[in-house]
Amino acid sequence: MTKTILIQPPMREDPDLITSRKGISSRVSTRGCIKPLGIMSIATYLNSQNQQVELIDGEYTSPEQIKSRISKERPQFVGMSPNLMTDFKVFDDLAHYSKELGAKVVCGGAYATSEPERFLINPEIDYIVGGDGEEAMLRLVHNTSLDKISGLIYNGGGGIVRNPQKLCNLDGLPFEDHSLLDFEPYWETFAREFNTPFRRPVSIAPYRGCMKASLEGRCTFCARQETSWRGRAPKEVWNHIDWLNESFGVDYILDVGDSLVGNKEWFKEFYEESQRHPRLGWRALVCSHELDEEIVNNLSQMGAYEIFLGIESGNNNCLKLSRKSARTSDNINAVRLLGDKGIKVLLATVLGLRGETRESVRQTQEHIKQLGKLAEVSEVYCSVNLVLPGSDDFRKMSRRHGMGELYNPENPQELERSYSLDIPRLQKCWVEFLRQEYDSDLSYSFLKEQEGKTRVRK
Ligand code: B12
Ligand code: SF4
Repeated sequence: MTKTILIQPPMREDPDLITSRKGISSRVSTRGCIKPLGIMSIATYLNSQNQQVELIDGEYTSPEQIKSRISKERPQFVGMSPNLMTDFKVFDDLAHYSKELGAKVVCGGAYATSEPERFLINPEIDYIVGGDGEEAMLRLVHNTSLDKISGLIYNGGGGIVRNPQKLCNLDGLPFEDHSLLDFEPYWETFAREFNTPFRRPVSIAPYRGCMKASLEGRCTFCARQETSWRGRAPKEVWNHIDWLNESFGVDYILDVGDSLVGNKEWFKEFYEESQRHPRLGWRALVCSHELDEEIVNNLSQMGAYEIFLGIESGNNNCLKLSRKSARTSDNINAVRLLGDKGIKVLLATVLGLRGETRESVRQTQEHIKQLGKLAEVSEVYCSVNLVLPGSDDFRKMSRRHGMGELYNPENPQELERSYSLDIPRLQKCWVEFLRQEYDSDLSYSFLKEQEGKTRVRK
């Protein structure tokens, strides 16, 4: 039988990053509190098809321990899910080690899907899976001819081959099997980081995709590649939640989707079904323009404890240029409705959107103060635009003549080629782009200073 090891590689510890343990570890980042659902879903699916799979979260397993598991198990496939903040030294080492022991190395997830060429430059990476990983991984372990594996991207001798992606049918897919990883370390981190009445959180993905992106296109700073929306049958989701509650005592649901209420019909059914099941606490992300009184009532009756709103800016021109659907008036309306129901809000903002100036940064800070009068704001998270590879912002900047050189004079091709990006340098390059393209009066040091001043954690 083919053996597979799926790994969430560890993140790097830059104290300035949202995800850093040593730095501003924040409630926005649920780092260490939730299990890696993507590779867990693939492992569950492979197990259901009688394949042997091990799941490793680099958050709680050291690189040495991961290597000793690879050396003990000698898998035919090692799958990894790198992201922008991955510790790429460890990632490269794991790819090299796996390869030396004869495994094929496969990468998937949002970053590899949006920028597969960056990863395939490394000869130790055999395949990238774009989009859903379950079926593609199964076909790989079944040794299916490469051209018949949907979503597979690989070096085909004459250049990079990209097989068309096929979205899997969520209704035919088992729910992630949380018994594959022990809950305890995640719950300990949650108890330390979050001041809530809950102790046993679990993440779920009741749907995939973003409704806003499918209806109106992506926001320009977003790197999500999937522009469709797929929901699981609400009854099945609630049966899964019941199972999590009965089997593990789970008391808090962290929805990892991009807007729980984006599909109004689906959400109505989801809410109605919730009323037939035990009530647990909830945290979910929603877009403010999608909220109205009825939806907020439903969220409240479903047990919503905290709602995460990506408000991004207090300046409508920046919101418009960044293709956000919500405006500042939507944020005010949403926060007021949530506040009236006693639901806490967590506000996320981005500094350095298209059209940003010193004045629009000030307006964002004023907007946050205004919203703070309408509801209990548990946290304001603020980050300078990361200019995510795969986003329209990144594309627009890197296509501009001369930007590669501006990014790193010693290595003009770095911006185009490496998967291990120097984030502050990327952000500096973006600020320069804003100055040239939008006549902005910003500087990088000003934005970093305002980033720190804008963040609030209670
Ligand atoms: C939860 C989450 C996190 C958690 C992860 C903790 C954890 N243990 O899961 C935390 C808070 C740490 C986090 C941090 C960050 N995140 Co995040 N995160 C998410 C989120 C909300 C959910 C991910 C998820 O579980 N999805 C559900 C599962 C089922 O889907 P999936 O992960 O996509 O997996 C499927 C496929 O991608 C694929 N797949 C995934 N891995 C692999 C591996 C292999 C081998 C294969 C074959 C296939 C495969 O198969 C899976 C099943 O079909 C997504 C948005 C979203 N809704 O997806 C953003 C998202 C992935 N994050 C994003 C970003 C930008 C970040 C940060 C850079 C943010 C920051 N400012 O620092 C950091 C970087 C983290 C890192 N690893 O370095 C972006 C990624 C964009 C990009 N192109 O890189 C997303 C898409 C949000 C967005 N809209 O832009 N994140
Ligand atoms: S930023 Fe959020 S709302 Fe905008 S397209 Fe991306 S996932 Fe959708």
